[in-house]
Amino acid sequence: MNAVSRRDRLGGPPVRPAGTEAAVDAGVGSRLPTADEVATMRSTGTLVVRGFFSAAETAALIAWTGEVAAAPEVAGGQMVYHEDSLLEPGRRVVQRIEDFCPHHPGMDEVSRRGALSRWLAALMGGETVLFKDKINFKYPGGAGFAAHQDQAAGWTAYAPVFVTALVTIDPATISNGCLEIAAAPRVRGLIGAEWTPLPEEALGLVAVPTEPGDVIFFDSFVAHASKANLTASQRRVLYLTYNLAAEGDHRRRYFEEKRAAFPPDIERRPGESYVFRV
Ligand SMILES: O=C(O)CCC(=O)C(=O)O
Repeated sequence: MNAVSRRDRLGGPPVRPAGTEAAVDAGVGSRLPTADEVATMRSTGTLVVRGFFSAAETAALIAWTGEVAAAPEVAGGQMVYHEDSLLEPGRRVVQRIEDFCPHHPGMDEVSRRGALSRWLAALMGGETVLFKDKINFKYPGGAGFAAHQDQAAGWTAYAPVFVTALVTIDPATISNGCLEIAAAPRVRGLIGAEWTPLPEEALGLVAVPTEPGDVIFFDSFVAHASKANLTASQRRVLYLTYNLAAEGDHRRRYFEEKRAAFPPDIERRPGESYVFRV
């Protein structure tokens, strides 16, 4: 690792500027990132911000995540993908929902405006646009994710680099499959082939447990993985990905191309097989 300690990079307690202690219910995200936080992001590609959202904001995000999950599954709507439960053979559970912002004004507001946008502009060094909105549900029995860099999923066709804000909805623990991040120095390119998982052994993955309202920012070259959830509690996270506005707004084209190549379950053609790669 470089000069930034693992504790700083992977998140100590929330850092509030002096004199703001009275603002008990203000999330850390209500201020701007400190110079140290921007430097940590620049030097490692990762920044963990504990308590980013206030208790009230977090409660709203939890309720909205439930609303997105409960919305009817319709062709042409938000993109719902299921997986086989690892705990109950034969049972299908929702793995993730993508492209929900156009259908949920509250989620759209949080994803495109407000604290996340202000932080992303500071961390990326310019105004940003939302590239992709996704909720990873990881219900009991939900599978883990093999090690990969997000950029390896064909994203270079859209922009040279992205930053994802992983917003924690339920406690994410070592036992229910929290995010694990490579503890290597910052990488600025692909370290494997596109669409191919990385061998985990060499990556030095570090588990980063988080609480509801915490945010992990990480760029699209940070290798990461997570384990299956074999516990009885769900582990939902918002996975919101951004690129610099100067590099174009690719969200619609990305989802149109994804819908065609890897359609949500309700739009799949019978008899055709679709394989999730990274
Ligand atoms: O939700 C997780 O555990 C990790 C998700 C992930 O790596 C991804 O969606 O690319």
